Amino acid sequence: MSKIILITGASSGIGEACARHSAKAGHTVVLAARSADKLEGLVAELGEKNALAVTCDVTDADQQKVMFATATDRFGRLDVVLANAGLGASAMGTEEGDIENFKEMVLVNNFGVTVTAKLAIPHLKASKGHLVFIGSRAGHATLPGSVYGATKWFIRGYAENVAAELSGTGARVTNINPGMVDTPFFDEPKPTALRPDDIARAFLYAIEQPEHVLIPSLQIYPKPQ
Ligand code: NJP
Repeated sequence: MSKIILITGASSGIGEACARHSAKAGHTVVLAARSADKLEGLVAELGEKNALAVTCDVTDADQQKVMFATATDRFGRLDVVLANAGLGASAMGTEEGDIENFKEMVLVNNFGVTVTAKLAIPHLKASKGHLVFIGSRAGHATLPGSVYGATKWFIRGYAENVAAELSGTGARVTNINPGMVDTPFFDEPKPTALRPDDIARAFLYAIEQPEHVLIPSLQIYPKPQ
């Protein structure tokens, strides 16, 4: 069945790939990020009938409210929300790290995700839909001093807590935990890393399962070289 899918961080990398794969599979996508030009380019590629761009900074709760309202005004419901927007560390560790970067990571990777989840829940309860988080392998590892890694430990715990809150409502929660993926998240190419398409296939796999199937989490790592 064709689903209405809202994706945060859809202008680049994993979110962009999830949008392309979703549209190719016949789903309708709402694409959210701050970069309006990139989103509009993607809508032009995917077709205006099945794609909508909404400019949104996920750290601004009011902008997220407008994002959800715009999506449901246009398409009437939401079946899947992918909380994907996120950013990494500008320097390794805590001692060498940058305080403004700590703040931005916590605001985007954590606060923004809680707002996305809160605003998504009523729609997903109504549709018996699916909330998907993008966590990380970094949320399953000890990385010396890593604030980024800690933001993804938060996602690991939060995804389980939200799943418990939604248990019995018919809505499902999945946390997808990638290893390194070659995206603009990094300043330089990562030739031995996963590709965004690898994560998009996992996303489609999770959301296209029959109604009675729950996939709480998925780990997707590059094969060791
Ligand atoms: O990164 P990138 P990825 N408000 O930089 C958006 C996780 N992950 O695809 O606003 C709204 O290509 C930004 O859009 P824009 C990672 O932690 C990655 O690799 O236009 N949107 C862009 O669309 C993150 O959660 C790896 O700048 C905001 C998107 O986020 C997710 O995967 C490994 C925003 C970032 O796209 C996607 O990252 C892993 C804001 N304030 C987990 N700030 C990896 N790449 O290795 C940023 O385990 N965005």
